[in-house]
Amino acid sequence: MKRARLGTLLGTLALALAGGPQPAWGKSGWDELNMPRGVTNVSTRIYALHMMAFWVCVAIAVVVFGVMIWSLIFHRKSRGAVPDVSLTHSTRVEIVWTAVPVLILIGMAAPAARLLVRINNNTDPQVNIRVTGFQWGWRYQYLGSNVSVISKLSESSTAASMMHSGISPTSVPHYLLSVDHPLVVPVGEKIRLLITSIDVIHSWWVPDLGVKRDAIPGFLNDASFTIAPGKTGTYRGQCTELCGRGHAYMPIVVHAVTPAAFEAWLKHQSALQSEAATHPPTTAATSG
Ligand SMILES: [Cu+2]
Repeated sequence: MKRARLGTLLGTLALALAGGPQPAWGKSGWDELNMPRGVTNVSTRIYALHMMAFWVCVAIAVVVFGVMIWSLIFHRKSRGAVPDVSLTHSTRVEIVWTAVPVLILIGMAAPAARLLVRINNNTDPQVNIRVTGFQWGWRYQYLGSNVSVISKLSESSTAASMMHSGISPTSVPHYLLSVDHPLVVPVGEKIRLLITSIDVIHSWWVPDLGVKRDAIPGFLNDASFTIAPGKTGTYRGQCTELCGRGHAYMPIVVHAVTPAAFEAWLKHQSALQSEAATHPPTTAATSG
């Protein structure tokens, strides 16, 4: 399976380099190999920073390996090259090869530091959601309302993951990346997550949102994101802190909807949960 995946990636790389047709899995080959651009203003800036650092590294590699290969070919002993012993020490060269990397590092560190400050600016949110990790799932509480959602692995993925289930994981859509109750958020509004855990350390990670934050028992970490208006859709992630036997079975699914649809959903959920609180079911346990 892993070998097939590697083969697909290598094939994609070859196709991309040859400028040939892209495989039909929704994304282009390069997008599949690279980190996602994401759908928030922060995630697109993280992507831009990553690409800037990548091309700086490519340029350095081309220059360094270029000089090395050129020297190996044109100044090899068999061509009669003789070392220049007068150049064993040069203060000017040493200053240059120290100053140039320092300037490159400063040039990369400055935008990275600016973006870090931006990533950690969690002020003035429009929606506050408390996220609690547990073995193995997530609880989402919409602060300022009575709405609380328990999000666990979907039934189809759970059934396929059972030993001797006879269900091929490839037949299950978004195997281990689908849940029963997703996190619903509005696009165009700043969402602040207050992230914690009730048992061991988990980590809430959704690459398309540019958010990855540890959920630690006894601590409240915060993170925020604003999905670009028009980017409604489903975004998937996973717990990214090894948290026990069920670590691979606590995915994250975010449904981004319009603000009007979000208000309607929140109102509906609020009414449902009020009803459930006043008339609790006699057998099934309520979420909480
Ligand atoms: Cu976890």
